[in-house]
Formats: sequence, structure tokens, C-alpha cells
Amino acid sequence: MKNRILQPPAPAYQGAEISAGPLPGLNLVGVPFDGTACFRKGAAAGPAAIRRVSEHIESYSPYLDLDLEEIAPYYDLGDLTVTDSGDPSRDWQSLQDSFAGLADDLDESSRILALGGEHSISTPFVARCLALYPDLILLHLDAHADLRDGYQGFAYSHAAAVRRCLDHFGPGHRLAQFGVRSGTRAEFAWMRRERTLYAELADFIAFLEKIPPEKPLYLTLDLDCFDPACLPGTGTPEAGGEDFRSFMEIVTILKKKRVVGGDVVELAPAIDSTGNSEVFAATVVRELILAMAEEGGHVR
Ligand SMILES: [Mn+2]
Repeated sequence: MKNRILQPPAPAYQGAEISAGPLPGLNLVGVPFDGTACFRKGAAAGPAAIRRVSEHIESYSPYLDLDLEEIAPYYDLGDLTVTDSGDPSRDWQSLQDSFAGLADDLDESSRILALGGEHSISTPFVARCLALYPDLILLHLDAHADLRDGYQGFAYSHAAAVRRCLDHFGPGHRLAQFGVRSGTRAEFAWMRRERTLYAELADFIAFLEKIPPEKPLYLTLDLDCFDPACLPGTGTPEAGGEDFRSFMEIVTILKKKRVVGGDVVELAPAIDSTGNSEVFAATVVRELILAMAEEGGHVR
């Protein structure tokens, strides 16, 4: 791997060596960053935990009837280099700089599945896809609305993740949110007014089903959208939430759609001493790799 802004990946999810030129197809990249977390830190350890436990789960998904070993090649680029100085602005800038280095190696055919890290890491990845696709739909699965215009004095806080993505929206872009059950009165008023929130799974499924197959989608998945009973290892858990079955109903539809980018954020492995959360997260990542592998007919 030629790019010095990336640290080498762990063995799991590691694809073939990439020699030169734009990075083709589907690429994983870890973003071990939790510089803006407001409650409990630990999401910086997310990418390493997902890679570690991914070696111990099956490569085959009975839900999608696809196998990681049979799909088109995908690549684990390793982790973006980020700093942890305790100064959110400085650390956020280090993330921007590393992302800019990665973006130099991407072209329109490069699709990224980013592994957080906390939710603030999504913004540069989402912004790249918004710039490439003027009709992109941003799918936001999260317990939190993330629509604040900054939090605790910092504009790029993870509590403002979606608000910062909206800064990059053009007239043809659309936001669709699911799982949100925590936010301010103002955030909920905005979601109701703009009709971005799907409160019931059936409504969200119906919305997804109707999306034309060529429409570009980006999925930003905050793992705290799951019920804390399923996935307690996250910094800001919320009672209630989704389980794996309802998630797979969504993924089964996404498999038929054109997902051009995504991220899975907010796994904080140390918060769950049983280790179940990281296994859950790795399984979620496996399903998303399989669902994204087919975009553009890349399956062998
Ligand atoms: Mn959240």
C-alpha cells in the first residue's frame, strides 16, 4: 500500500495488494478517532476490535446467501492516521488531512466503507459522495438525531454529525433517518417538518423498496441505533432500538440497491466487557460488505 497516511491493516478483511492508481471497487478504511465524544470515549478502538473478531466469524451469510470469499475482491486499506492530543479542533484537523490524502487515491469507482471511530468521522466520507452524486440519498440509522449545530462549543461534534453533512447538501440530495429516539424538541420538530424521520420499520422498508435501483445511496450507521440489550458497547446508548433481524430486513433491500458508500461508527469495545458488542458489530460489517459488493455488477 503506497499511501503513508494509512497504517497497515490487521490480517482480517485484508484484500489483495494494491499496486498503483485509483483504488478500485469496495474498500474498508478504519478511522480510530474519538476526539469529540461527549460522554464515554473508547470508539477509537472500534476498527481494531472489528478486524480482530472478524477472523472468528463465518465468511458466509445465510441471510444474503453470499460469502466474503466469493464476492468481487475488496480491500482493507488499514487505518487513517489521526492524532489524539485532547484538543478536538486539532485532532479533527488531523482527520481532515488524512482523509484528503486518502481522497487523492480515490476516483468515482472507489467505494468506501469506513469503520469508526465516533460519528464525527462520517462527514468527510459523506461529503465526498454528496459531491460525486447530486441525487444521493443519505440513509441515517442512529438512536440520535445528530442535528445540533455543534455541541459543547465544537461545530464538528459527533452530536452534530448529520447537521455537518447537511452543510454539503444540494437541492437534489435527500436525508432519510431511522431508529432515532433521542434528541431535542427542536431536532424532532425539524425532522417532522422536513419529513426525514421514519418512525416505524415498515414505513422505512416501504420507502427503501421504492427507491430506483440506479439511485445512489450512502448509509451512515451509528451502532447505537441497536437496542443496548443487543449492543451495549457504545458511548451514548439509548433504551429501545433495533435488533439484528430488523437490521437484516433493511440490508436485504440495500443489497438490491446502489450503495456507493457507508460507515459504521460508535463501537466502543471496552464498554462491553463480555465482548459481544464487537462480534455483533463485525457481523453487521460482514453483511454490509456483502450487500455493497454487488454495486455496479462487480460480483464474479
Ligand atoms: Mn448516536
